[in-house]
Amino acid sequence: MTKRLRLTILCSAAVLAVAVTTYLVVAHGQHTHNTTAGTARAESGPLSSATVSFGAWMTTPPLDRFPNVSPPPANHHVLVPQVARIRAGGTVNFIIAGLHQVLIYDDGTKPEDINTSLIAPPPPPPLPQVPLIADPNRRIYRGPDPRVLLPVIDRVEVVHFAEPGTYLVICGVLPHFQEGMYGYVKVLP
Ligand SMILES: [Cu+2]
Repeated sequence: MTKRLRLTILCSAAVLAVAVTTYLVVAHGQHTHNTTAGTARAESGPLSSATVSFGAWMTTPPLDRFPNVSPPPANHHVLVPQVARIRAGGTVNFIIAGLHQVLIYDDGTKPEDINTSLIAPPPPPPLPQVPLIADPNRRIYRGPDPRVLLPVIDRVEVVHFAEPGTYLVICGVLPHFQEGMYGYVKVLP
């Protein structure tokens, strides 16, 4: 093998090595890009999800729900915590106790922005004729009609938040909202 031929082979090998390395770096970069950094971050760590108690059954005085009763006066109409914090791409697990409906409004919406004169159609009797707020303006999530779920109304709804912001979460049951049953989800970047 001549000196020149050996040099040519070495140079070709070097070029090939650079090309393969470049391809691998670019391919890896695209892979990382496709998963989106925010989602990857939000799926682990303490701010990847939050739990919000949406209503609660009181124990003073003692409450006996056996075999399957949900007495309205025994229900505490609150969101706990009132402000939940997660990162963008994370989830909020609403644990719903009692006859409530989860409504979520877009970043920056205030309780006074909600048009409470817009009410969902009543369900057929003998289902309870509880009025439900049906304002679609800036609404990003509406949970199912709890009136048709009776008698099993305790449930979980998991909601995903892709974008940062401060989201208003209210109970769609009109008298509950009017007595202050609302809170917020703060989604950090
Ligand atoms: Cu409620």
